[in-house]
Amino acid sequence: MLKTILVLATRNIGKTKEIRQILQDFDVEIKNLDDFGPIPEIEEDGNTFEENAYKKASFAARILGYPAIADDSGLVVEALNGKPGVRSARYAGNNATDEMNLKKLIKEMEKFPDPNNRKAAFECVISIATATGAALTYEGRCEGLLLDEPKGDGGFGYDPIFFYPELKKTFAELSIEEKSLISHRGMAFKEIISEFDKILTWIDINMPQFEPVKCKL
Ligand code: ITT
Repeated sequence: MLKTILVLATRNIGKTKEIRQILQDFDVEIKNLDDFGPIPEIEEDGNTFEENAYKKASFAARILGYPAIADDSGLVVEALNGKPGVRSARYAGNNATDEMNLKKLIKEMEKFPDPNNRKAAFECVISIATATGAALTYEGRCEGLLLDEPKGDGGFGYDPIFFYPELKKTFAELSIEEKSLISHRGMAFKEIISEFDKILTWIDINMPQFEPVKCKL
């Protein structure tokens, strides 16, 4: 039987590694956006993780014709009234690197040395969309504390300052497997995995059927 193709609608290498690892034992063929050649950039101008996740997944599914899975995620810091939030990837500017965003957050948090003011949560919304525009949505969240300097060399983004009290480690000190057991992305995928068979059936039902058209040019 042919495997269902699922396109990972992300350009983020860290996310791609985690999602590929989480889905490695499932009977699907995972493709990247790069497998299809140049594709227009998707503008992430939504006000919520959900809007952006749907935009990324439905856009990829519509232009490629395959079901697509997109993650929109970010860090929500209590003392900064929820910032960087949906702007996590662009906190230090539109072309900011992970290092620039991390540096900016460390600087901003210097105003809040009190441990009670260092609460933060990673949030994640996963959208699975087909070319019809139909979509399924899953969410995950993980709470922690922000350190004042980076620790660990794993992970990506804000992982080196995101301290997870239960394990007494930052996310950058965990392996991908350890991180996925507790992370915002891991939590969203826990639900996806628990109903993966149903999702595959839903994808089959929702894929548009293209009939060959006979015509003269
Ligand atoms: P795509 O849109 O192509 O998926 P992106 O990096 O632009 O990639 P988002 O808009 O969802 O993705 O922004 C996510 C940002 O939030 C990411 O760049 C990190 O700065 C941060 N982030 C999300 N999940 C994270 C994680 O598990 N560890 C560390 N930082 C994370």
